[in-house]
Amino acid sequence: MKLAMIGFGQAGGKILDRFLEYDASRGTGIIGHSIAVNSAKADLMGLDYVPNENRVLIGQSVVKGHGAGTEPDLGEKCTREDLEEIQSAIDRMVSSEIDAFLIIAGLGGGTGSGGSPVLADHLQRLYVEPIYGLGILPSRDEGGIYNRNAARSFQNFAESVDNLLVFDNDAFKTGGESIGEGYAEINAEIITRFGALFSAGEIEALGDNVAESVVDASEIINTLGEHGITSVGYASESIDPNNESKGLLGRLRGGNSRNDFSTSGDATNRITSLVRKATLGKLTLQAELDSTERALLLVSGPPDALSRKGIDKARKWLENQTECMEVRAGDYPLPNEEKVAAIVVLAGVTDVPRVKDMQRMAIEAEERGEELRSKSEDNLEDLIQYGDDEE
Ligand SMILES: Nc1nc2c(ncn2[C@@H]2O[C@H](COP(=O)(O)OP(=O)(O)OP(=O)(O)O)[C@@H](O)[C@H]2O)c(=O)[nH]1
Ligand SMILES: [Mg+2]
Repeated sequence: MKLAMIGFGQAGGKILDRFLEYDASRGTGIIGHSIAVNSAKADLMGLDYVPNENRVLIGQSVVKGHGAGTEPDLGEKCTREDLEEIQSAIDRMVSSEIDAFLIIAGLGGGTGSGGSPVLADHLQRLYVEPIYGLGILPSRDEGGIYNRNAARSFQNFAESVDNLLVFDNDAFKTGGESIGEGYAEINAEIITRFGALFSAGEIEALGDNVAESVVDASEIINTLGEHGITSVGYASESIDPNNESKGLLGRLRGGNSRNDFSTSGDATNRITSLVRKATLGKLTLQAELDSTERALLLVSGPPDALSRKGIDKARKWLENQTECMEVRAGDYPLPNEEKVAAIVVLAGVTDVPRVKDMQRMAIEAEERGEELRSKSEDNLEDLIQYGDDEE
């Protein structure tokens, strides 16, 4: 599927940059156009792949190029002020080629958090293509302010987009390293999952290798629907090209030909096992499976590994797990790939503990803020009074 990607704020810009790198190195053609929007000049300058003319600095009269300092109201103000500026960068897109828009933002800060919902509303008024969000939730460790910002933005963003795809930093925290290194690893996880999902819908990249059951952009669009939250599961397994014919046929022939193993039960079992791992393992947003409204299952890998039977079995299993009848499935052949991957899209999930948790942290942060404000006012009063007495 071909997307117009908009990276909003620092996290959004960095993730967009990684998407562009992925797209360029694999020739997938999922990005029809890309722009980075930020109120911080330095963040925009730090990007590698976003073309210079597509970097939009907003809110100069408000924050003078220094960012919104974790204050979503400021991010919102900067965005409203410069919507025209953003719009003219978007106008340069060849929109007839684009299947959908994707606005990417970290929801815990100021610029992306406050600005993304405003931009999504604006785009909804102008375009018939679906407007999606990729919202990054802060980790719990980031604390009350970030979680409060994210809780608010999550609500606004989800209401303004056709679907909010969510990635929870908290679920993918890596131990020990510097923040920068940690984010680099997390961003790689984001690209693995969402890059695979969007490239599956990009049929052009397939060339002659037309999939048995092609998942095109409209399958993805129908799965995502027109409202809701989406979580994505992923699992992959490397195939050793010299040692892949472990099935009976392969062993009898002693062969190492790729053509052998899809005829064995191996390919089927590999797929059902990968789909179980993808669904029951770590999701981009932990959600109760039976609260899923629609699901999409994609299996990619070398053509011979894509067992139709395996995909059918896995789809039935997923139907049972999610208790929903709208489960689409398809394969995506990648001739030179040395791994098989399963991507499970759970759209319209409603039972999401992390969101409740974030809302609780937001309320606590608000209450604590109130308490501190009134306390410091009292203290200041005391200080001034005391000063008066001294005179
Ligand atoms: N996955 C991921 N998350 C990030 C990254 N950088 C920041 N974040 C997350 O995004 C949140 C928002 O941070 P930024 O993107 O820097 O905020 P911003 O939109 O630039 O807003 P201001 O800096 O306040 O103007 C943070 O709280 C983190 O949770 C990144 O590289 N990867
Ligand atoms: Mg920033």
